[in-house]
Amino acid sequence: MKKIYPESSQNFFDLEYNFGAHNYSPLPVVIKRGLGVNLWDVEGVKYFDFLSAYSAVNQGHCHPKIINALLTQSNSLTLTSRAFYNDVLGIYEEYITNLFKYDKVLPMNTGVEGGETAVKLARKWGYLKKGIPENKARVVFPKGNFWGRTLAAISSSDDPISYKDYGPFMPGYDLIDYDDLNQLEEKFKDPNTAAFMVEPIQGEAGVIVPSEGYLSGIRMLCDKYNVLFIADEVQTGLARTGKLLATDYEEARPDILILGKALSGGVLPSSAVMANDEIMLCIQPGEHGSTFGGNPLACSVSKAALEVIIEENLSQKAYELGNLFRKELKLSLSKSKIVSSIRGKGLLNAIEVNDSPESKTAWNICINLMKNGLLAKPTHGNIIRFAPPLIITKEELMKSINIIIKTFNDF
Ligand code: IF1
Repeated sequence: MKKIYPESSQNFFDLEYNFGAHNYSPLPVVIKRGLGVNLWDVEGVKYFDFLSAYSAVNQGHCHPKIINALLTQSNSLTLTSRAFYNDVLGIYEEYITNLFKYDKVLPMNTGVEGGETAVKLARKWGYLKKGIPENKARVVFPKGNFWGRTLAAISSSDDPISYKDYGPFMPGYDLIDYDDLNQLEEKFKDPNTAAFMVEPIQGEAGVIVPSEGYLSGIRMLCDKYNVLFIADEVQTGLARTGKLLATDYEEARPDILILGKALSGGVLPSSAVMANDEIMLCIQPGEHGSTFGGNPLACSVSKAALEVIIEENLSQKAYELGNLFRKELKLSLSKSKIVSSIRGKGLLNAIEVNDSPESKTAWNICINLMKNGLLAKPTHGNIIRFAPPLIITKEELMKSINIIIKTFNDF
């Protein structure tokens, strides 16, 4: 007899606790349905989603055009592996490379696989094109970086919760301060430096927005020292910060671009690494890949997800609504004793709570936001990220702003 669970949240808390790994501590809410900017829990309570699955749902939950692409493609062909050609991959590759103006794309699945691909590509280019001696290539990362959970990714982390007890680590990495061009230039003087991999705005670190000129400064130094600029736009890309790419804010075109998350509108894993031929063709047949990389289902879904971003002008919407969001919050919370800063670009924003990261203040505020109908989650203890789907209307944003202001003022 199949057990029928009462639709109570507690049941789902218990199931996950008893049968799932304890690698997360989720907010105590059980989501059953998502549509647009809204989520509903198993008790039928409706919320504004201000996390967007960490910016993977820029197009809104279950966007009809993307779901339609999923349903249509899944009824004819989902996976061939790259052992054969198929009638979807090439069309998607032409579309995405034209959109972002790169010669070629290497499709993968998750964001971290995009990062791994970018580092491998940069090392390969370092040996084949820059003449770095074998196994001597170095890749520079900024402190506060986050690009995933693989051993190569955590090897570049300076956050013990990401790397502790997972050693030994990947060699050939250098760490410098974020937003510091002098330290960057010092590392570039080492002729074995192949690349600098950086988020245009650091998401996990707490929506850290660098100084004006940082991105164009990176571009200039990479040109001067023949080092590759790898932009990790897995979280900042695809209209989230008010431009199609966060690097579009300055003269800062990356040599290697990494996309993920919203590339599929949150429907399935899809990531992409783009570069021009001089770099991308350093990888030859058989030297990199993935079973699901570039599968017809992910390509159909991703092409639709990209078309939604363009057709619904999500960059401009994020730009304008982001300015409204920060203006309204700064106006109403400037005197709040528990707010130490409000920052962001487009609809990637954060409120830094004036308490220690170890305190439960930000968590408790998020619990209260949840009770008031808005879902957000703290990062690094005392920073609350606010990132709704970019299709949010001005009315929905104003309602959400009122919930946030009320929650902080009542706290
Ligand atoms: C989790 C964080 C955000 C990313 C950037 C690559 C990746 C991510 C800039 C890897 C992934 C996700 C991971 C996810 C939560 C979320 C996250 F809190 F973990 F750090 F967004 F800030 N580059 N970030 O932000 O992409 O392999 O996950 O597809 O680990 O729970 P992925």
